[in-house]
Amino acid sequence: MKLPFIPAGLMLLACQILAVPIDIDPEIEASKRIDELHKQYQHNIFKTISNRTTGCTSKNIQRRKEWSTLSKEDKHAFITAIHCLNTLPARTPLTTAPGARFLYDDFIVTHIHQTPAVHASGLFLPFHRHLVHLFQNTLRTHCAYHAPLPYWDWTKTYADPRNADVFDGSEYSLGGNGVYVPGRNPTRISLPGGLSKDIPPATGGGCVTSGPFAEGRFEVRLGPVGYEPRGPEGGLGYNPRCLTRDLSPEFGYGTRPSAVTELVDGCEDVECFSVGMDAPRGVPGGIHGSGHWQVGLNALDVYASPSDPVFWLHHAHVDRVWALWQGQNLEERTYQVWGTLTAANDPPSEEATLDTPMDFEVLGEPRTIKDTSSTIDGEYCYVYE
Ligand SMILES: [Cu+2]
Repeated sequence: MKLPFIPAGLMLLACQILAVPIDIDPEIEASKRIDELHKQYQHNIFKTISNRTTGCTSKNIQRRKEWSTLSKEDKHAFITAIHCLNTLPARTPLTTAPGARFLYDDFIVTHIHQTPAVHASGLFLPFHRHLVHLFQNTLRTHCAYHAPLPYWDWTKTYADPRNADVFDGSEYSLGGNGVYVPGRNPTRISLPGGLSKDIPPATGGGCVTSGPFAEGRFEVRLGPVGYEPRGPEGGLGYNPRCLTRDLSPEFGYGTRPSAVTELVDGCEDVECFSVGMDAPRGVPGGIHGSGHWQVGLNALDVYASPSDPVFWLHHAHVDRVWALWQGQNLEERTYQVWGTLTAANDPPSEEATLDTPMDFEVLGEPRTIKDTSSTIDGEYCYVYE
C-alpha cells in the first residue's frame, strides 16, 4: 500500500499528541520528498518531449548535474573555463565600467545595473534563468566548456556549508572558506528596495586561500556595491582584490530541505513560490538570499555577487527548484507570471506580463519573460539530474 505524503511538521505534531517517541528528522523526510518531487518533474519533462523528433528531444536535451556528481575532468574543465573568461577582453566599454577588464566582468556589470529590477520582483526567476544560460553559452563558445552546467544543491549541505564538496578547497572545488578573521563587526548589506540587513560574522571573513580561486590565482575587480567600503565609481571602478568568503551554518539553515518542500508542495501559484524563494513579506531574502548569505562577503553583495564563481552554481540550483515546482504541473505552472518591475515594488511599477522585456546589455539580446518560462519549449533544452 502506498501511504499518502504527510508533511514532516504534521507528522511531528501527530507524534507529540500520541506521545510516540520522536526519532524522525523532519529534514531527512523532506529530503526524501525532494527526491520524489524530482522524479515526478523528470517524468513529466520526458513524457512531454518523448514523441518529439525536432526541437528539444530526449536525445538532445542537456542534463545539468549536481557539483559532487561531476567527474574530476568535468570539474576541472569548468574551473579552467572560468579562469579563461578572466583572460578574454571585456565587451563592456571602459566609459560604462572602468573596472571591467575581462569577459567575466561583463556578467557582473550587467548584474549590478539590473539588480534593482530583477530582485524581489516579477523578473527575478526569469532574469536569472537567462543569465545562467548566457553564462553557460559563453563558457561553451569562448572557453570550450562542453560538459553539463553544474549546480550546488544546498539542501544537502544546509547544516554546515563547510562540508560542501564545492568548498572543500581542493583543486576540484571552487575554493575553500575565507581565512578566519576574529573580532569582526556585522556586515550591513543594502538590499534593493531601500532596505538593509546586518549579516553577523561567521566562520571565515578573509581571503579564500585554498583551491583554484585562492588569493593570487583569482582576482575580483568590481564592487563592492552592496556594503561598505564601496568600490570606486559606484562599484564599477577598478578595485582589484582577493575573493572573500565567510561560510555560515546559521544561514545554511535557510536552505534546508523542508524550506524547499514547503514551496514546491505548498505553493499553487507563482506568487507564493517567488515570494518564498526570494522575498518573504516583500523583503529580499528567502531561500535565494540564504544561499548567498551562507557563502558570505563577496556573495553578500546583492549587486556584485556574481564575482564569486559559486554564484552560478547557486543560481542554477534556484533555477532547479523553480523547474521542480513548474515540473509538477507543466501545463498550469510553466507560463505563470507574478510581480512588478521593481524590487519590493519600490518605486511602484507596472505588473510584469509574459511580454515584459528584460535587458542583458552586452551579454545578449533582450528576452521577454515568456522566452524564459519553459526549459524545453523555447531556446532552452535542459533538465536537472
Ligand atoms: Cu541576482
